[in-house]
Amino acid sequence: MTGRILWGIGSGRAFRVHWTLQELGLEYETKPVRTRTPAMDTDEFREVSPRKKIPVFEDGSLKLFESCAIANYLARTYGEGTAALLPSDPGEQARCDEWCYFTAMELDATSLYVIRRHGDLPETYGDAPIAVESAGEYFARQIAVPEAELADGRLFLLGDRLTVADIVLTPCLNWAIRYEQPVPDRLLAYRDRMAARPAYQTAYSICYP
Ligand SMILES: N[C@@H](CCC(=O)N[C@@H](CS)C(=O)NCC(=O)O)C(=O)O
Repeated sequence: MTGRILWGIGSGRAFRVHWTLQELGLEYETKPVRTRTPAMDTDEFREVSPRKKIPVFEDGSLKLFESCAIANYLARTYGEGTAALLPSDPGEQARCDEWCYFTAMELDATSLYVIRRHGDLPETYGDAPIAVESAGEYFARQIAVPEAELADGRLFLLGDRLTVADIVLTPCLNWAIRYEQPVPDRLLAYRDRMAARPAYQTAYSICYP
């Protein structure tokens, strides 16, 4: 018993947390709750997640929502040495936060999630082709931002080592590819580098069984 429980599989947001845990070499229990399935309606899950969202992460008495916050918590609490996942310099830490907020807002919430809500889930969120089209155009503009960051040949968003910023961004690239949104070649190569990591692959097999 580690006291660490991750609720959620089958989604890019849950994958961020699985991947972080695997990079940090931490043991944890997975509760295989998928979004929009009866597993979300059990008393057990409703008690843990009154907002009915995955991922949820429990670490002893601490319970956290929001994939970016969970990944950052894990990196701050357990990351060290080669598995630091966060820069030590405060300015670089701020840069890492900047990428996390950028990805969560500009690529996830206001682009890909709009496409999902109004394209894939019209019965819940309404059929809105104009919103889907405009979110696609917005995504195409915003994805140029991380592409430009990698233009100097760096392997990761913050330079020469993996950080939480990469763990937050990569699932959005997977999502965009699945939704046939334009992902520049440089970011496709970056995504492939991330996907070649053993921790990514272990996390993937747990999150997408
Ligand atoms: N901003 C949240 C988003 C969480 C979220 O929307 N999760 C989806 C699955 S990926 C969910 O639980 N959806 C259920 C619903 O909205 O009813 C995060 O990054 O953790």
